[in-house]
Amino acid sequence: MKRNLATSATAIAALVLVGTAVSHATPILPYEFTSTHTEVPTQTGLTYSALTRTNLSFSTSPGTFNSGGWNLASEVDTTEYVEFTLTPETGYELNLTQISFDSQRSNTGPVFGEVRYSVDGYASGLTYTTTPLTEALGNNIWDFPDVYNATTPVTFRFYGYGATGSLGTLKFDNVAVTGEVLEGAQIAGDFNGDGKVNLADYTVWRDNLGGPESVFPDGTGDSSGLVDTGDYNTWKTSFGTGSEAMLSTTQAANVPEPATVVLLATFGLLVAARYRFR
Ligand SMILES: [Ca+2]
Ligand SMILES: [Ca+2]
Ligand SMILES: [Ca+2]
Ligand SMILES: [Ca+2]
Repeated sequence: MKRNLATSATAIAALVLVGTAVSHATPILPYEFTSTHTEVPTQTGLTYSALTRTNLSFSTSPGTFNSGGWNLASEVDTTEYVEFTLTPETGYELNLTQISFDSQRSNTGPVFGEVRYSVDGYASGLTYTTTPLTEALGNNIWDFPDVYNATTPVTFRFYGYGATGSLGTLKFDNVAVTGEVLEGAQIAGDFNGDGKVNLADYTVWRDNLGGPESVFPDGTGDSSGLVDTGDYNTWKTSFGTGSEAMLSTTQAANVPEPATVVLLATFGLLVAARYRFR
């Protein structure tokens, strides 16, 4: 999403209204596989990937996500997993607290399972014993170290090992991350509220220099009350932040310096004043 609002005060005012819209949270939805194994939840502000297999094979089992080809070793093989990714959309953040899911092995499927997440590089997780074929799907809960205000994708991976036969399978269902999608989260320096800190925000700053800081979305300036060099410094510090980081070496070298801008702006005000009082 790219907005061109270089100089239009009306556009800026409209964006400020959007940026200060009521911030609210909605719960993250579960993968239920009511119809197909490729089914994903849909929700404003959050993109759910489908579950995918790496070095595993599809195995049919309506209403669940079932896979074969699990290893027979006694330890996790980190190159073999089922995974899914939650991606917060621009202007949204994720809070995550735990994951709950049902699992079931076939009679020769993996005896052990693990679930890990990308937050710590798949270093830690929950190890569980899978439910035998003769029982119903068993529920597992990993209460992981919480994640707050994530603006980048978070991936969960399921591993299985200790299969007793090469045809064994392991299925998942009701995969539910407990957490919420937060709307209206703002990034410092994102003066136009589009989720990125780039030259467009500089333009907003320049065009409002000396005016009230309330033209910026809440929390994006330095809270001094006026659009001033403090806000410029905030912007410069977080330049390149956001879902589409735009900082390149060339751009970094070309970040405008405030002294020049203040001079230009002052000149602009003088011209305007002269015009007004003529
Ligand atoms: Ca299901
Ligand atoms: Ca937790
Ligand atoms: Ca921006
Ligand atoms: Ca300020």
